[in-house]
Amino acid sequence: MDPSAIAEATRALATAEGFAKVGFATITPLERESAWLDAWLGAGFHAGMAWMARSRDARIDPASLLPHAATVAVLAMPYAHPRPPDPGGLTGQVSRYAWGRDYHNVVGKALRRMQRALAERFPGIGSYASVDSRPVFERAWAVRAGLGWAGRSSCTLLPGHGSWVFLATLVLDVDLPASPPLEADCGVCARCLKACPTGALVAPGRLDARRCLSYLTIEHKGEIPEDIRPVMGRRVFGCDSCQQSCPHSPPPGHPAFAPRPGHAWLDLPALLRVDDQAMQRRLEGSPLRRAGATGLKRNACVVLGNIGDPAALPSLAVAQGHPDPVVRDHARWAAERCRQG
Ligand code: B12
Ligand code: SF4
Ligand code: SF4
Repeated sequence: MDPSAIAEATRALATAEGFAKVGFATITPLERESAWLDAWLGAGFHAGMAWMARSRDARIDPASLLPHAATVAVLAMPYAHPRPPDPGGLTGQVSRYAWGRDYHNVVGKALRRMQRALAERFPGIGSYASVDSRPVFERAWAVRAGLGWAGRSSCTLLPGHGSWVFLATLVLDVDLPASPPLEADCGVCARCLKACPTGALVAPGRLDARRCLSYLTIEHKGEIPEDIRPVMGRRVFGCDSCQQSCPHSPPPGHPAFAPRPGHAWLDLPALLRVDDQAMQRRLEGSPLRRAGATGLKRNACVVLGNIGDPAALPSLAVAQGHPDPVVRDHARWAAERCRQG
């Protein structure tokens, strides 16, 4: 098989699928990056994401995922779209990555189509596709493949796109010419470190998920710590503050990630009143589903408590009858704040 023909075909297929950039990294040990991952896990920065610790070995060694793995092709799909105007009132802000279709589906399908096309054109080629949920250290490979640089926000930044890209990888069992490293970094900027509302960015590139609103509002099950609730402001799902503060602004992203009506700002009373199963059905194909109905309702209570408008009391009363004690507790906390005005 001709390595340059495979690299060229991969690039062409990726462009046709809407990826903005592709790079190739030769598989060699991720020594420095695995030390960072170990330090992160050792400090407990993964919070309740026990799967991050369980998958540590596979994460630092793609060779364990595919026999004869030789190259990691890294692809970036832009997702930014302009934020729809704030409707105000009893609404909560959703993180930009979750306004449109779920990237796991959109990018996952694109990767599968690429795998099929490569296998047809180069019979015998082996590949392993990943987007987010598989044990691949995506940001580390993105930097190695010359796509971008590791920002102080811990995100990977691409020239011309900033951090507003999803990353995906295709581990391949063929040796492709490695892309040159990118000579770029954050320079003297440290805006994201100052912009983080909770101090979750404890040092450049080091994020403590226990304090990160993205983790707490999406991945975390159970109570949101009381000292963090007021700082959530109107963030009902995810947080963009570190990325928003970044001077590297993006062009419009893939159309699949344009905001669905009502998904950039959620109507919180409506969210508290809808039945859990009906809510999950309505959120089919949206990243918002990840928090689960109880997680979203818990977050909605916190945001209503932060808005502090007594007009929220009837929907908070409904939430106080929810079967999940976490939703009930957060609804009581919020109602108390609304009564205080
Ligand atoms: C766990 C996880 C989370 C956790 C923890 C995030 C984190 N920073 O570790 C939580 C839930 C908080 C999270 C949030 C978000 N996530 Co997330 N997440 C992941 C996941 C599954 C693993 C990340 C990981 O390995 N963390 C371990 C730490 C050690 O790794 P890291 O932060 O990536 O490490 C890099 C830098 O921080 C730096 N570094 C780390 N330690 C050190 C130490 C020193 C001394 C130095 C100098 C540098 C340094 O180097 C590493 C390589 O670049 C990846 C998918 C994947 N399979 O990789 C997606 C991923 C990282 N997430 C992604 C996204 C989009 C988000 C959010 C924007 C979503 C949102 N708005 O709510 C936020 C961004 C928050 C942020 N500032 O990181 C994208 C990132 C795209 C990008 N351009 O970087 C990924 C790649 C998913 C994807 N396939 O697109 N995420
Ligand atoms: S996502 Fe929000 S809370 Fe998390 S590190 Fe970025 S600014 Fe801080
Ligand atoms: S805000 Fe500044 S320091 Fe943070 S990631 Fe962007 S360029 Fe880097």
